[in-house]
Amino acid sequence: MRTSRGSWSVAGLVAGFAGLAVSYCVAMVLTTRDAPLTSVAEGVTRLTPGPVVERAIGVLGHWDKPVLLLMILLLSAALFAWAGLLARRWWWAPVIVYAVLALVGGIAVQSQRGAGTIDLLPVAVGLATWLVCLSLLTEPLRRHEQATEPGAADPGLPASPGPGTADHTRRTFLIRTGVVVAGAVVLGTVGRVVGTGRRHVEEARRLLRLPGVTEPRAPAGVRVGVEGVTPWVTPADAFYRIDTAFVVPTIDPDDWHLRIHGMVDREVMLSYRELIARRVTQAWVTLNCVSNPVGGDLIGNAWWSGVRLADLLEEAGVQPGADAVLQTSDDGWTCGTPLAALTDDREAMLAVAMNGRPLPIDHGFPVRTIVPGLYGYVSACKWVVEMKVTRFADIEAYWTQRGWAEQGPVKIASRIDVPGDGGDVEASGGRVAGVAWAQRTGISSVEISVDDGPWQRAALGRVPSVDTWVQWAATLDVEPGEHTLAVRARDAHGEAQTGEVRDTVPDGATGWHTIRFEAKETVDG
Ligand SMILES: Nc1nc2c(c(=O)[nH]1)N[C@H]1C(S)=C(S)[C@@H](COP(=O)(O)O)O[C@H]1N2
Ligand SMILES: [Mo]
Repeated sequence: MRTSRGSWSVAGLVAGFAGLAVSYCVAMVLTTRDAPLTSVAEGVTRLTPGPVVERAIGVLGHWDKPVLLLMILLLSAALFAWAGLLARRWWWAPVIVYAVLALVGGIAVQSQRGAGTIDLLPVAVGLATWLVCLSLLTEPLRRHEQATEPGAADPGLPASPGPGTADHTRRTFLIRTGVVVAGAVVLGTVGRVVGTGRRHVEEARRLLRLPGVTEPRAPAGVRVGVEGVTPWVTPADAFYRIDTAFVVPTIDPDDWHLRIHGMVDREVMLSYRELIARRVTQAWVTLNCVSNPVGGDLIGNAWWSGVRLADLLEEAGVQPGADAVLQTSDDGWTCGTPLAALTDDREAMLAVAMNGRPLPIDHGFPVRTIVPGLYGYVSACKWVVEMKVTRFADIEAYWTQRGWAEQGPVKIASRIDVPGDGGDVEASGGRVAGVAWAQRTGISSVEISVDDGPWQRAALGRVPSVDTWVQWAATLDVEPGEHTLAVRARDAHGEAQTGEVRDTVPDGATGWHTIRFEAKETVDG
C-alpha cells in the first residue's frame, strides 16, 4: 500500500496553518501591529488600483476585508497543500515555496508605517514552524512509502516488512498531525486573546480625557542649540523601555485599582476615576536606568502628570518604623522604594500621563510611579496596582533578589552626544555638546578635556528644576587630527563626577564618558 497523495497534501496544509498560527501569535504578543497575513492583505489593498478597491467595497460593503483575507487564506491553503505534495518527490521543493511566501510576508510587514526589524520576527518564526512541522509530518509518510514499496527495501533483508509497519507509520502520522493541529489552535487562540485585549485598551486609552493634564512646553533656554545633541524633551515613542514583561499588561482603566496597605492606619483603595479626579501635579523629570552604561542612552526626560504620593500616603497614615514601600505591578514585578523619597517635597507621583498624553501602554498605562532622583528599578513601577508600606528589613524585590542594590539613588553623570564616537569636528570653532544629570541635586558645572589636557568649562542650558538633565556645549580649538574628548560634571553640592570606572551592577556605572574624534580643517555640511 502506498501513501495517498491526500496524506501529503494534508501534511502540507497542517504545517502551513501551524506556521500562520504561530506567526499570528508572535505578532500579537510582540506588538499592536497586524499579523503578517493581515499585512499582506493590506499590501494587496494598497497595490490594487483605487477604482477596483472602490468597486469591491461597493459590491461587498463591510465584507471587503474579510473576503480579501479569505481569498488570501484559500490561496495560501492551496500553496501549502501543493508544498506538501512536492515534498513527496523533492524534499527541497517546499522550502522554496515557503521561502517565497515568507519573502512576500516580510515585504508586506516591512512596508507598514514605522516597521522595524523586530516586526520580521513573526515571519521568521512562522517560516521555521513550517519547515519543522512539514518534516515532522512527512517523515512517517516517507517511512511508510519506503516500507511498502517493493524493491525499495534493503535487499539484504526479508522482502516484505513486518505486518505492523504500515499501521505504525500511519499511526505516527495521525498522532503528529493531531498534536500540530492542537498546538496551532492553542497558539492561535492565545494570539487572539492577547491581540483583542490590547486593541481594546488602546481604544480606551485614545478616548481618555484627563482634566488638568497640560501639553509639554519646554521652558525657554533649555536647548544649547548644537545640531545632533539629544532633544531636551524625549518623545514618548523614542523613550527607552525597560521591563521584564514578555506580554505587556493591558489594563482597562475601569478595571484598575490601587491598594495602599501594610503599616498604615487606614488602607486606601483607589479606582482610576477617583485618582484622576484628584488634584493633578506635573513636573519635568528625567528617568534613568541603573543598567545604563557610561555614555549609554537608557535615559529620557518627559513631562509627567499625576497625583502626589505624599498626599495619598498621608491620608493612609504611615505608622512609625516604616522605611520602605514595596510596589507591585499588575505583572507581578516588584520594587522597594525608600518611604522618605515618596513623602518629602519632591514630585513623587502616581503618573497617568507622559508628555501630555495618557501613558503609553508600554510605559505603564494606566498608572505608574515616578520618583525623581531614583533609578527606575527601585521606584518607577509601571502598571502599579499595590503599595505596601513596610520595612526594607522585611522585604525583597525583583532586582534586589538578583544582586542589585537595595538603594538606588541616581549618580552624577554626563554624556557626549556630539560628536559621536569616531566622528568629525571642525578643528577650530567646532561645537561639541551633550547632557549631564544629577537628579535631586542639580548640575553646577560640566567640563571637557581634550587628550587628557586641562579641564575646560562648558556652557550649560537652563533647567526648570534639579530633577532634569541639562544640555551642555563647548567650542573646540585643537590641531587637526585624531583626539580624545572626555566629559565630567559637578553637582550643586560641589561633588565631582568620579572618574573611577565601575560596572552598572550593583548600583549604577561610574566613569567619565570618553570618545575619539577627528578634528578637520573644515567639515562639510
Ligand atoms: N512593572 C514593571 N515596572 C518597571 C520595570 C519592570 O520590569 N516591570 N522596570 C523598571 C526599570 S528597571 C526601569 S529603568 C523603568 C523604565 O521605565 P520605561 O520603560 O518607561 O522607560 O521602569 C521600571 N518599572
Ligand atoms: Mo532600569
